[in-house]
Amino acid sequence: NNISLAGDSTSNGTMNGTHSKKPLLSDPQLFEAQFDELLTEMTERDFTDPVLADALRRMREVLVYNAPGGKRNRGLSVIGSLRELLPASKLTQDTVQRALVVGWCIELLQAFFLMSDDIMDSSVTRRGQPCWYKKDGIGMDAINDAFLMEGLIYRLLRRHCRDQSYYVHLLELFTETSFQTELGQTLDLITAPPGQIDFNRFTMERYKAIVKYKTAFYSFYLPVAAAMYMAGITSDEEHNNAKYILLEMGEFFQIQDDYLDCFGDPAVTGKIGTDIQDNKCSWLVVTALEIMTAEQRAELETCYARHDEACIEKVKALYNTLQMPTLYHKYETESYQRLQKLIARHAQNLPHPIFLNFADKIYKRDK
Ligand code: GPP
Ligand code: MG
Ligand code: MG
Ligand code: MG
Repeated sequence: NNISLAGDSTSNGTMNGTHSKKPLLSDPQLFEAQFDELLTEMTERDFTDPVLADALRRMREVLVYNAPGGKRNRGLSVIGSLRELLPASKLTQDTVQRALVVGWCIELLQAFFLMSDDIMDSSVTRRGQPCWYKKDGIGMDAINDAFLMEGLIYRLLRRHCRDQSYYVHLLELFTETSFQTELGQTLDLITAPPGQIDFNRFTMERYKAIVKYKTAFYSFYLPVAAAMYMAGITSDEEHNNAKYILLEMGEFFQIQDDYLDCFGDPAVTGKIGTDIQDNKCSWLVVTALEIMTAEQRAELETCYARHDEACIEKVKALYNTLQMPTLYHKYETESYQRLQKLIARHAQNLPHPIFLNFADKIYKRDK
């Protein structure tokens, strides 16, 4: 693999464009190229026993359908953060490549979660195509396909990072983060039993716990923490500073996800919302409950958590009456300002662009 890498000292590429000469390939291009390399590696070189050929072909199909196609913010932020943390002289071609691989490990974790989450949420589309389990002939076999995606994470880490001093840190980070996410998914699911409405469960306190665990750790802390370990930063204090900011960003990101579930355009988000019929403890329902009248609450009880289209429309109409889009946009602006302050106060000696770049990618998003 002799493509020239951005940040490779011989190509004079830099992370921040302070040199006039541009890197030959951007990080998104490098990341893309790394996926093709991983496909070959994992389906042709890792296992070579000919009796596995059909299984490996299936795994390749699962990978191609489920791993690319997202926004890749998580995966790309490993290399993005590492470029901020290491001087250009230390960003050798090997180091950059390992960061791309670790980035793909996060995208694989995401694929593992989303394939499973879509089954649990009875979703229909994802990233503008049918959910994997919805495809003809796939169904519940998608559960095993999701396990394969998770398994690949640890094979890749072993193949690419086993000799690095941060290897055990990365292993613990991935296993710990997976478990936190699974606990968050547990809270999400048990707070939303199908068809059983109990609005007393839907408190802002419960909401914050769900989103911190199901989304914020893996989507925000994980990629930055991985880059920090790769840069040799292991102190609890620095990790806690980063976590403080990133979990706040993660909370806001899930609030956006909840808003887009109802008010986003599926042609843009790539997914059709299911939160109302799934009885989810969404930011919209929690916030709406705080401001609605007793009559409106009684009406919501007749139409939340139901699958028929008329009921779903009634809930959306109520959200509109309560001006939820306006409230959301106000919340978005406030949240952005709060985050800027948090970064100024808590980033300390961590480079602020790590957080600012991430923030700029998520605020005002519509997908
Ligand atoms: C997002 O919830 C949270 C996840 C995708 C984590 C799932 C965790 C597992 C352990 C399976 P969501 O259901 O709102 O996401 P989306 O809107 O993308 O379906
Ligand atoms: Mg879902
Ligand atoms: Mg879900
Ligand atoms: Mg959602």
